[in-house]
Amino acid sequence: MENNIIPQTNITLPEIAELLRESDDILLLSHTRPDGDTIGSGSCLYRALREMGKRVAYLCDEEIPRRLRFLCSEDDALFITTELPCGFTPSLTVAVDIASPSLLGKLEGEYADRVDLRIDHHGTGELMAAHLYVNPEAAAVGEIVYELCMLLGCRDKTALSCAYAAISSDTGGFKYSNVTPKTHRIAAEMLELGVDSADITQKLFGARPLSQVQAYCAAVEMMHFPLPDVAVINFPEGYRLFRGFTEEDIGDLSSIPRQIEGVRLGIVIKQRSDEVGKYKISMRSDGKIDCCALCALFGGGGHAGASGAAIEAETAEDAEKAILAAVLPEFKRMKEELGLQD
Ligand SMILES: [Mn+2]
Repeated sequence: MENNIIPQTNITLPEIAELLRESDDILLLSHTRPDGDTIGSGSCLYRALREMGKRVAYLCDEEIPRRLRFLCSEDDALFITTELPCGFTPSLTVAVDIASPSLLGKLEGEYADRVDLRIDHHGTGELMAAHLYVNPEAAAVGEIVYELCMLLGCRDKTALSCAYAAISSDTGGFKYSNVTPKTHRIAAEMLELGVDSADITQKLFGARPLSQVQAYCAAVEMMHFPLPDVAVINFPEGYRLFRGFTEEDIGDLSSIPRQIEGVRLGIVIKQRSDEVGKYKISMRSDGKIDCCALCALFGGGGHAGASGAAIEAETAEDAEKAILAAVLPEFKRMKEELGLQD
């Protein structure tokens, strides 16, 4: 969090509520490779604004993963699209959970300079907007949109369920170090307002397609340990195609290394099939080892406990070598500084 400029929040939540009340034809944007927080928070806002009688469009540059579609469907149709519905001219564009312009994916060219309001919890990131609301204390943007719902008078159970899913998703089911007393207070209030936590938890973390579990097993098999407390999964794209796994099947591997006893840092490396020679890095820790600072070595960022970056390399092996060469010395230095024993 220290390595990048923290964007100055320049608007309060009541002011955002006022801005939304005054606006119509609102465009919501979610980030590429959408996760539960960006989709849950955006869908919560979408539903709250629709309830207020607003015209709303909602864009994400790619297909919504199957397990998240329950958040953004209405009458069996998805309300998130990849292109603006014809005739819709936004008067207010809101970026949800988007730290950097590149996270707009294919929408970057058209929208990077057109965001009016950025609602986010990433202390790093440089997506600019006239109105910035960035709260790194929030475990998920879901917490922020919940507070907005309260200010807007929205008590719609479905909208609140989306915000609950956003929080549950970004906290790994309320398990990660980003969870605060406030996270639980908000969750408790949501349950009091009728949110069905067991149902959402089952949809987010419950039954999965067999191919996804098989991909998970393959990832566990290929995990290795450059240091006793550092676990690496380097998942080759060729192997993914050979096994017939979808991108969604391998979408959720980053949580695996941290489940191994003694692992302080987990690194997952994946190829990007749409960009040859580019490798995506995900890092996870319990929040003591600062993944954000480690990912900043490659121009990435995120949170202390969960961050991402990308590098270019000839092969997956080269990518891993380059990553470890930069990360391991810094990891050792952090451990020393924290007084952590081997
Ligand atoms: Mn988030």
